Amino acid sequence: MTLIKDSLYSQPLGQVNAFAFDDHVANVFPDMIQRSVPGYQTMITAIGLLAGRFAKPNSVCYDLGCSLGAASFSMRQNIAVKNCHIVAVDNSQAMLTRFESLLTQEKTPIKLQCADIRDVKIENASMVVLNFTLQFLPIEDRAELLAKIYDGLLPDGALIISEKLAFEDSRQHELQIDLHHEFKKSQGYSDLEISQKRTALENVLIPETFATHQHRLKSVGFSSAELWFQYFNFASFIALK
Ligand code: GEK
Repeated sequence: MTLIKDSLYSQPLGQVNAFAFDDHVANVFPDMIQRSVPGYQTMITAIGLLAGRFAKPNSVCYDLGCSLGAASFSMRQNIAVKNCHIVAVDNSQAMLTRFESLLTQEKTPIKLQCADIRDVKIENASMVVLNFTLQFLPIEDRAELLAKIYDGLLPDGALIISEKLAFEDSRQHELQIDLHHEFKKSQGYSDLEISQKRTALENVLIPETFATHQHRLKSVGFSSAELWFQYFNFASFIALK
């Protein structure tokens, strides 16, 4: 895949529209996410390792909010068990069209579904991945989705969630945001790009604290939810049924 450089916010925009996963974003997505999310590649690699451990024969692994399929491909590389398939869901057709063009069918099939993850049935799941997707749902819809995932997971199943985090303490919160912006600058984004993207994501990406996530996961039934990775205000956690 050729990496097209993300320059969507490089020119001054009279009006910054709310961020959407449209054709323009899908076109530059691999470059955008790698230069915007600290530790992205590490998390993708680890999702593969986790699939190697949690994927069970005769079960399904879900990648919810799959974009171009980085997590699905990483899972597939590590799934050695028989009769297991991956269901990859996104409600952006622009993303799925590109994902489909990268897809070759191998031993562990990947089935694409264009749907809202709130409407998707989760059944017979050994592993579910929400890699930077939950943060785009309205807060009031998050518990219901997580409860549905909990119900669809097999007894030893795991849910992997990666999210941008907020922090209780305002100084810590501002510090982490600042550090993230420094990270983006180090990746070649200008102050203008950083500030216009921030405006576009306002009210679209709604981060919560890890404590809030952990509490909600336990309240829908998960027996344990712990951080396994954090780089500034980006983190990934494992919730066990
Ligand atoms: C990766 N997981 O590379 N239903 C379905 N899809 C949705 C919904 C929804 N309600 N809301 C958002 N999406 C990927 C990266 S990107 C993260 C995930 C980011 C989809 C949206 O269309 C987009 O493709 C994805 O979730 C979020 O591992 O851009 O920060």
